[in-house]
Amino acid sequence: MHSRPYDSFVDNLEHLATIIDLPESNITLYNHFFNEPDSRKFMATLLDEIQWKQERISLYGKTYELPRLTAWYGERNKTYRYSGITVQSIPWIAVLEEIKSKIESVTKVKFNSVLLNRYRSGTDSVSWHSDDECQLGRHPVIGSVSFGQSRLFKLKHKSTKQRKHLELINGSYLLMKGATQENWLHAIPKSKCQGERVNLTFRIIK
Ligand SMILES: O=C(O)CCC(=O)C(=O)O
Ligand SMILES: [Mn+2]
Repeated sequence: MHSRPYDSFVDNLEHLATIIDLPESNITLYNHFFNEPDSRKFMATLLDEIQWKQERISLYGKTYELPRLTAWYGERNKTYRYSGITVQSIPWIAVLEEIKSKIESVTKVKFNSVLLNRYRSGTDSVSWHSDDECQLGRHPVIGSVSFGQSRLFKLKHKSTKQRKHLELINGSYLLMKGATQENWLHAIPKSKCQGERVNLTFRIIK
């Protein structure tokens, strides 16, 4: 995974950036941020080394399994609450630190935690939500890396209902910041695809 000098990695990134031109948002998509061989290695390591969990949520007195596996890593003692689930961070491992340092080189912020999602097939999904928990502060910076199966990423404006669909491909990096979470919802709908996908959303927990 160290096949290219680090500086040339950073210099070659800007031409990959596509600004997603939507009102009241700040979204940039970098396709092929990670090349094919690196992406394949990262995917295999993440499937193998991450402590994947099947979380359950309670809704109106019933419990449901989340339709995906998840894991929460980061600096010591970072507790995160989302969808009624409370998780305690597992300390960073090398593969996560390597991915994190590469995205930090373009994002110019330091992330202190990451929520990982594992979509075992097209029947796994995430429903409409914003990454707007209080712990993320007013204008959260969310750095989202995808490996494996391409999946549709839907965006919907909270008041105008304007929609935008992006495809998140293997090795892509989606950066959401500014007022994006305040104004837009996002979701990964179920799909007919069979392949497995791993997504990492790096975050800054206050
Ligand atoms: O899998 C994705 O691309 C999105 C995941 C997501 O929205 C989240 O973890 O908050
Ligand atoms: Mn999200």
